[in-house]
Amino acid sequence: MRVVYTSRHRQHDADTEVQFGVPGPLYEVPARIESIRAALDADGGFELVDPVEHGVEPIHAVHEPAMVRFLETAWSEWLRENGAPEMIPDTILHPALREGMGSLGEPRPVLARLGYWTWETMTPIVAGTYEAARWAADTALTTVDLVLGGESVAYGLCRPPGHHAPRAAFGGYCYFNNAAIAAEELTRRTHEPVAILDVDYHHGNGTQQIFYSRGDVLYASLHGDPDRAYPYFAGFADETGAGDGEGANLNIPLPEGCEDAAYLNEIDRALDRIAEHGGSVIVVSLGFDTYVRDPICDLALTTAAYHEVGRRVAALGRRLVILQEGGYYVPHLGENARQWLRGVEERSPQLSRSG
Ligand code: Q9C
Ligand code: ZN
Repeated sequence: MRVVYTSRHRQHDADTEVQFGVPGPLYEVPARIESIRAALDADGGFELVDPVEHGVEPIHAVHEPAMVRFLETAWSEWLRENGAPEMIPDTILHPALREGMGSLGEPRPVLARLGYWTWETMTPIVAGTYEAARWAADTALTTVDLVLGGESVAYGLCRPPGHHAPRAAFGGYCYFNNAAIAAEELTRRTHEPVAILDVDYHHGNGTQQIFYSRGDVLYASLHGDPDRAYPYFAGFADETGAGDGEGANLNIPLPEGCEDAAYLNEIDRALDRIAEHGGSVIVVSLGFDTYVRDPICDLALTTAAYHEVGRRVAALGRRLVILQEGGYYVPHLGENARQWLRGVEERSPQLSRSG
């Protein structure tokens, strides 16, 4: 299997996020992707390829250009107006603040613009953030190129991840929505419907928002119930799409502590829905924060489950554009990814440790 990877992701390297009101170490670190790369190298069955630049146009096809421009210029403005080591907002535009007063254009001070384009305090901008986020989108687009070029499956080691970013905001460790950019590119180039399967622990609120009123792009997600889990404000089972998109959104919220057997039953529900949707390519938003040892999540999947999920997804017989999202237990991240991909290829699990 070809794996799209660039070391440029390391340029996005912040130290601090504010979680539960407390500044602490950021979980979304460069070592995550390096752990996966090392495990795939050691396996011997994977070939790393560099991403190719695709320009900003496929990003503008999904995201508000003014937000893209903000991310491009934010750090240099921050250095001029401020000087703190990373950009974290202290003022965020809550819709109720201007209720009944009409909408507000983008403000001028860089700190105000930051609170205009994000909704939370866990997604800092540092010097290399924009560059790395552009390469993550290029990684996703190059993965699409490989699959449209004839590969039955390809894997993009996107970092930073993407699925929390809606059309006109960023957050949840995400800046550009790599999976949405890939899905949009697929619909434009194939003129076919596309399905997105999101198995990250968190609901992909950004991906859901981008395609919510489109019937040609199915979004199906299994995730921690937003009744207790980030991003809290989307991911409920009764969100089924709007307008032309009615019925093309499937949310499967999961209980705390959900284990392999129950999870696999729910995966089958998502796969049944995807099988009913047209098109020959599936985009997978692949996260390993469902793992039993993940430090910020509360499901209980083992490494063995990842092999089986990969196997079942591939058994649909569609081509797969697999893109990396979350997963924060760095010591086992590479092994979990390796097993998922071995499952896709119907290679034996080779389990070396139990989850
Ligand atoms: N207090 C991805 O997995 N932290 N993003 C939530 C709640 C932010 C996760 C903690 C989680 C973002 C791609
Ligand atoms: Zn996640």
